[in-house]
Amino acid sequence: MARPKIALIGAGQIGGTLAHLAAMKELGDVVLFDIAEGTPQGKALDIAESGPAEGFDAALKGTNDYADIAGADVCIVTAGVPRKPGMSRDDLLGINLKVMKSVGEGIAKHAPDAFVICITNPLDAMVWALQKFSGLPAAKVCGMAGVLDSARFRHFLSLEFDVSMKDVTAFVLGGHGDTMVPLTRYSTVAGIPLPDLVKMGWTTQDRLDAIVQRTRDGGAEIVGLLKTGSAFYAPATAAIEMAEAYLKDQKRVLPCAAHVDGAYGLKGTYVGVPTVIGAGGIEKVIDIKLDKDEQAMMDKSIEAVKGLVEACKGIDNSLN
Ligand code: A3D
Repeated sequence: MARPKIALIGAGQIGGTLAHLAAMKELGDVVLFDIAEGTPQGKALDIAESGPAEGFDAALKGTNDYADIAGADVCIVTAGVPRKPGMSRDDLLGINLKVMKSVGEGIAKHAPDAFVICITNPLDAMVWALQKFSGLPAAKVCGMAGVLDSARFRHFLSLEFDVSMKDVTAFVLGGHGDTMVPLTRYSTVAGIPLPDLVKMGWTTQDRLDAIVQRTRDGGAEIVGLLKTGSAFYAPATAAIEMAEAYLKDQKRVLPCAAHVDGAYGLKGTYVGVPTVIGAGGIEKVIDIKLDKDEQAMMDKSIEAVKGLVEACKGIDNSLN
């Protein structure tokens, strides 16, 4: 049986890391696409040359021609621009929306059966636009944010409690922005919810609140340190976890920006929710019960996403 084909649209910092991870995990053959001439070709060759020492079997190809993504099983989209210090993700909307149009058309023409994972910011609005531009089924187009935001939350919690990150579970829902919703009640250490750990004296409510805020600011913290772009190792790892769940039909329960129609009282909105990812793409949106405060945070986040979607419609008439 032929190896799966993974197309990476955008061969920048995240794209290159995705290619390396996909090859090392032998998820399939990798095609790196970018408009910058030489970049995808150079990265593909460089990563291929790491194969003998690493011992992986995967073919890598760099290209500036959409025809080369033909028949891809998975497309991961990072094309566009990242933010610089002082910028919010929303500042990228105008420029990245145009990029989503060309990417959506390229995928629709050459890889209409792919599972598409968008990473380009502002995430929730870009994945919504990408689904519209590509016309692919909504269950096959999703955005990566919740896995990364939850991983950041898990990392900070593991430091606070001095326990293995493996034993910390966390759910961060809502839009991928300042209004994201880290759910402490549904986040645990080996099944013990965070509010119980506060009662047990493992941490204080103030310290937990500070960790929640650090999670919300997690992207900006890295941007502030790097100064030349945004995070790429953890974002790439998170998207690979989602791609693997699809390719291996793992039925993983992962938070991601999914098309929500019915759950959470939403009608066709893309926002971060818990999902099941398997061979059918987003096979299920899990409609968890939120308490009053959580629902208020979620509503605020959904409103922020809706505002960005309206801004997209204002820029591109075809989205109306
Ligand atoms: P960067 O290293 O600049 O790579 C972007 C690549 O896109 C560059 O190589 C460009 O040449 C290429 N590109 C630009 N326009 C097009 C086009 N029309 N078609 C194909 N390729 C194009 O950025 P990066 O890899 O660091 O980040 C990529 C995106 O991910 C940015 O929008 C970031 O804001 C976003 N990002 C999202 C998260 C989430 O958690 C959602 C995290 C980190 C970064």
